[in-house]
Amino acid sequence: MSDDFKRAAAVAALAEVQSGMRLGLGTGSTADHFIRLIGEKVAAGFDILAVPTSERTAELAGELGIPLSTLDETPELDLTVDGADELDRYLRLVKGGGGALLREKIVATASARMVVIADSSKLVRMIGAFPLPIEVVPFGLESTRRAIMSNASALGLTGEIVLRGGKETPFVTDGGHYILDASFRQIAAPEALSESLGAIPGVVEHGLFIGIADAAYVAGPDGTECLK
Ligand code: ABF
Repeated sequence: MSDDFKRAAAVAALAEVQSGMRLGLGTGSTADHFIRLIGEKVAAGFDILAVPTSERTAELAGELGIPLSTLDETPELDLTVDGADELDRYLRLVKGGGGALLREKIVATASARMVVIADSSKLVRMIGAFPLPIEVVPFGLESTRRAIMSNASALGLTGEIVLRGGKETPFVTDGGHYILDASFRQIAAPEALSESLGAIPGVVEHGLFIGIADAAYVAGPDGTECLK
């Protein structure tokens, strides 16, 4: 059922796409629905150039015949469409469950417009139930983890911060970094946490997307809602 809603959200976002656009393509199962719809548009003659946010998305888009570019060749995009792990009604997002948060944030901020597509289970009153992905360099991992814990607790946040994949087989991002997942439960002041995490040397990027999304198409049993 939720896959139907994911597709419905992707269909709603597709209405924003015009031939000639330079697109950022997100990562995840919801974004995959949008990518498949773009593949159909390209097959029907749409002139599209796309920058993928992960190797997984690049592979799918390539299979579908979507012309691919890079931000070096195409540094200014018209529209990025991407999923999210959580979003609130202020369009504050938690992303990175799929491990692509760094490229997703770079591509999203290189776009004139960024639109989120999600099934309604992702829409929450307060973000934080989904563990916050934090991308870190492997060097100094434990020191960085403790710095994150210290900065977070200064903001009244406590919770487990664990290495994705575990010490033996850590998950490695497309960028060659590790991910720490921080279970803060509720993040009452995302802006403050975002700033605090960004100041930690070993942190490459984190999954709080604040002031980046311009709109969200959220699909559920009652239809598809556009949040702005
Ligand atoms: C991606 O969308 C990731 O940031 C996020 O984890 C994912 C959500 O995955 P799905 O659409 O499969 O729920 O942008």
